Amino acid sequence: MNSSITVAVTGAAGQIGYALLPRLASGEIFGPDVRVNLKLIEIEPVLPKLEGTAMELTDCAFGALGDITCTADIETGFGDADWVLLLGSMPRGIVVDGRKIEERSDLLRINGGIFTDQGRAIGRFARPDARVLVVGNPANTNALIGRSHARQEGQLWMAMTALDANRAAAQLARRSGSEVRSVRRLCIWGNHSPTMYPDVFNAQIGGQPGFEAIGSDQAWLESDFLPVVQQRGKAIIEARGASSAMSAASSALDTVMQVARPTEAGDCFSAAVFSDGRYDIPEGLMCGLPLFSDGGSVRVIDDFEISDLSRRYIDASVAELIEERDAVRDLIG
Ligand code: NAX
Repeated sequence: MNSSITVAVTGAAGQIGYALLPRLASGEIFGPDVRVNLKLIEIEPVLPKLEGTAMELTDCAFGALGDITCTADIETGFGDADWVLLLGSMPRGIVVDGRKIEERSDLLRINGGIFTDQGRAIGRFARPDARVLVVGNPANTNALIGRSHARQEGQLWMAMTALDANRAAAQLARRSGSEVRSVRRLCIWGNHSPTMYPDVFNAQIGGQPGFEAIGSDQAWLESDFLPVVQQRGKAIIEARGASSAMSAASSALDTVMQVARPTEAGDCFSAAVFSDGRYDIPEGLMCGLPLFSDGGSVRVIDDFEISDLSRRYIDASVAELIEERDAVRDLIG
């Protein structure tokens, strides 16, 4: 082995963790010559189940798998992590103090509380240049809270929108009769919620401008494409009786690879990062933006054109992010 990498994963015994960990340990993500040390973090009552997941990982006999640590202690768990994947959070519908949590605002507060401590520990114990991807919902606002407590400018904090981008790319490929790989420069703007906005106007499909490739059909765009992508998570829950796990895990790993490997010239990848005022999006939100990686650092691409239609949708999603931030202001460090 030439080198090693330490990846901390919270909620590792959950369903996304189950789909993600074998691929992470297989050598597929960081390369066969990089030893992957896993720090698996769960809440105390779930540790026995997590041990079972760790046993299975061992039994896969992956050549790239290094040490596995199972812990409920976040200081141990985040210690020296190069990558931190924050999958763990409380799902909607959970009963807390005898009350079923259905409202997004309640979920914001419950999960926001988790991310204050985790953010602080990541700032202190993970590597100062760690890459942190928040998947647990509400992902953008959880990431905002976590980042504010980490207080490490060198760390890259992101919330996942790659699943939304992959969902959108699949729909666009189907509609235009193109290969899904030919969908490029596809940005998800805003929040990872039903207000998220997949931007067809800046996309390229099979080498054509995205809007032309869908027959310049605005009615399809607004009445079909947007609702299908925005409501895809709900449709999967209805069909499967459980939320997206395989596709969520795959998209989280896509994000890791998109950050770790250089973006092709003219392309972009999607994740929510801390906004700095570009594109008239207020500073200080974790907002879906078009990103470019040189394999080391990540920057926001700033030459996307925003059509009037796009502006309307982006503004609505940004307004929701502001509302979420304002609802948890006291949790932001
Ligand atoms: P599961 O409920 O299967 O697993 C979550 C795990 O997190 C559980 O094992 C739980 O014990 C653990 N956990 C809870 N609090 C924790 C804490 N404080 N520290 C460590 N672990 C903790 O959910 P799963 O299907 O794996 O989904 C995980 C999260 O991803 C959920 O919040 C879900 O809403 C979110 N999603 C986000 C997506 C995105 O695109 N950003 C898409 C898929 C998914 O719905």
